[in-house]
Amino acid sequence: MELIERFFSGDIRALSRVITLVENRADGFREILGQLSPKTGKAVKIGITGPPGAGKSTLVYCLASLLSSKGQKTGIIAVDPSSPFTGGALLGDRVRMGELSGANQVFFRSMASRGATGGLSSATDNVSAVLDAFGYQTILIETVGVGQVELDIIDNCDSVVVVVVPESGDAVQTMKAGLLEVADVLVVNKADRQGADSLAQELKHAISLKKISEESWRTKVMTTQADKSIGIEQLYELIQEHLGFIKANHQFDNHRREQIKKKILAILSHRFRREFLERLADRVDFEKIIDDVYRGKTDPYRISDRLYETFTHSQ
Ligand SMILES: Nc1nc2c(ncn2[C@@H]2O[C@H](COP(=O)(O)OP(=O)(O)OP(=O)(O)O)[C@@H](O)[C@H]2O)c(=O)[nH]1
Ligand SMILES: [Mg+2]
Repeated sequence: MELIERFFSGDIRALSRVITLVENRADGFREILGQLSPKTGKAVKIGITGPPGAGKSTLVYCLASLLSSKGQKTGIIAVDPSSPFTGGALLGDRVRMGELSGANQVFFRSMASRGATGGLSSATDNVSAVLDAFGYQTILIETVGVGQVELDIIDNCDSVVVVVVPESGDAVQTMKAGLLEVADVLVVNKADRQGADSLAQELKHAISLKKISEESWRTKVMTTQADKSIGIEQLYELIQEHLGFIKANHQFDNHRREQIKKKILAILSHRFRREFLERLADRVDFEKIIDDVYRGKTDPYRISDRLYETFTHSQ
């Protein structure tokens, strides 16, 4: 049977194969994504982010268990587990997720930044589209920290859970890290540790002072103890509340439409950039140019103007 046929018949091995093809941007991956595209758009994407070791994977595991107990098929994407912070946890994640996927309808996939030639954010989005087309109803995406790549990934989610712990500092630290800005639900995990409640209070206070319009969602704060599965049902409810809120005032659709535009622009600019650089490499003697700049005959801006003119006016 054709790979795509097997995929649509619900064959998990075909799913893994398609994800690998898409992740590696192997020959034909665009056509495959094109075939899956009409089946996408149904899954809800939930981002879980926060500092290293905050308990993101533990929460993801708990949420996935809860969702599958509710009969929801759940896909999990753990982004960049090759980072020095997360490397150690990966094996543990695999074991945990392995137990879950054996017993229930959960699919776990980790994505490494190495090899993601088109960008990690784009690769994550494509893998998420594949899971969506396969029929996963909720996709949980775990990323560590908030660099630009992580922000792009998180921005692509419908709802974002930020996980902090007392060890990650006070409310000011959390705000400085930009974590408040991206959070729809802010979870103070490791509620068993000292300082968790006061951190949650501080964060609630900081959020209550934020001036936001009436149509905007105000970030909710809660505590969990993920390793004991405490607070998971409430977390689920808050995520649902947020989704309900943004659906009711069309922010859900508008946000998704914006993401489509961003995606098209990203594909285009990636292509323009690649083609432009290929043409440059073919026709320009860079050693000579570098020499000219090095010797002060010209400067990087002037030379760039000239190259730009040459290559945008000639085909
Ligand atoms: N005391 C305590 N420990 C917890 C709690 N939740 C998780 N942990 C522990 O914290 C450690 C890190 O948990 P992970 O879920 O791997 O954290 P993470 O944020 O995914 O970590 P990275 O992916 O490496 O950034 C593990 O040893 C967990 O068992 C909690 O509520 N209380
Ligand atoms: Mg983790």
